[in-house]
Amino acid sequence: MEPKVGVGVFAINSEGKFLLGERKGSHGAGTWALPGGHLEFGESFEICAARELLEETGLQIHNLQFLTAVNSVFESENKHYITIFMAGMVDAGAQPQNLEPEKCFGWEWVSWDELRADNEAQRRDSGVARKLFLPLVELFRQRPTFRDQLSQV
Ligand code: 8DG
Ligand code: MG
Ligand code: MG
Repeated sequence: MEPKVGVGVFAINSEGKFLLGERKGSHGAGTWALPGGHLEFGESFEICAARELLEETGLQIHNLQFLTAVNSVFESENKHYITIFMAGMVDAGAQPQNLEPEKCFGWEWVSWDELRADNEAQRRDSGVARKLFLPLVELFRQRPTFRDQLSQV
């Protein structure tokens, strides 16, 4: 077994919010993740991010930029991913569709402060609104200053 590469996408709207969806049916079920998926052979990070976002939400994205990368070892599920985080802008007023309902309960717009609050609540184990997908937890742990990069998109 070798590590795989996953791409997670911050699809940011005109209010600075981005999409999160509750995972269903695969590893991390019940946790909230960014749109995203596996990097295919020969694909750039940008193409992968745009493709996965389109497949999962129907949304187009522009100004895609590389944000950061984290290492995620899912010990209980015997999986290991390198996650590439990308960020870009979606058009004002654009609304996501839940195009893979077998994999996701639905998409919500979430602010940075809400994401951070969810992560804090999870750390303290105090009644979590949204339990975050491991790569997002690792993002806070491994790249505490990524917020600054996100705000420059
Ligand atoms: P695909 O068959 O469409 O390529 O994949 P998918 O069904 O959309 O896979 P996924 O589980 O959504 O994403 C693929 C893997 O990418 C996932 O198993 C773990 C990894 N991954 C991360 N970080 C993130 C993230 O923030 N969001 C998503 N969706 N996947 C991520 O490591
Ligand atoms: Mg996918
Ligand atoms: Mg996916």
